[in-house]
Amino acid sequence: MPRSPRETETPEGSEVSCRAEGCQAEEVFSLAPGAPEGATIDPVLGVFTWIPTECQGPSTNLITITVVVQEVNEAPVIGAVPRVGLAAGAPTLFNATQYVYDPDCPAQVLTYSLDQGSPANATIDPASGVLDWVPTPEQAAQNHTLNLRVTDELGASATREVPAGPVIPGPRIVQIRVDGDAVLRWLEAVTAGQELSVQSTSELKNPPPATAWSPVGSPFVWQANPVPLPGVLTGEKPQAFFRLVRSP
Ligand SMILES: [Ca+2]
Repeated sequence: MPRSPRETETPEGSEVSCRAEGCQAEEVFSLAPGAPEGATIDPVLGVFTWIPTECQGPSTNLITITVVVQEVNEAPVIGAVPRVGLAAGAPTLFNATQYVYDPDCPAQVLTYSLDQGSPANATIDPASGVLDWVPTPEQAAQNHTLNLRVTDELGASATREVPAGPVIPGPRIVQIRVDGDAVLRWLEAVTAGQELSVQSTSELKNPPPATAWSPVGSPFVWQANPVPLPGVLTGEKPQAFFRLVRSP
């Protein structure tokens, strides 16, 4: 659709036709009051058509087209969720809001739930996304799957299997050496052959939203060597925070 007035000339009896450019399925076109008799526009395609009659010329006509953009709902998005550690008799720390967002603008209110197949004594607060689960000693010694579901205000939902199991000491960053870009070192506490990925963010909030973390490079298997982090630190981004994420 031309974003500014456009002039065109046509003799009486000849068809005037133009088509909106770049129109989307969620747009509805209509002619504002005052359009000349016989002028029409396709509400979906935005094709304007008019054959001026003998009595309509000569004349100059300013034709206003109204475009109503309708909302198209998109389902919530659940990002990658690290494995949830379990300890017998202790509340399991997990807040689903850290990994979820609604891509619509404005974002809709999301509701959290657990699908069948989740541990029977686990629940999740539908509003806050906070998990309520105190595993028994038997549960804390085993691996489980939390079947997380997130639903928006219009009923669109997303699901993700969240792994949970005994607490395993994770990788721990012990040094980041800045040498042009950055080089990362960490202590062990990682099972041999464990796949890791590095993520970074330029702003550290408490807790940082899941969408603030960006992957750095590709996942890799820990080999006890320092890992270069190319392109993370630049003149525009002189500060960065890093975290190691262990693959489930
Ligand atoms: Ca939505």
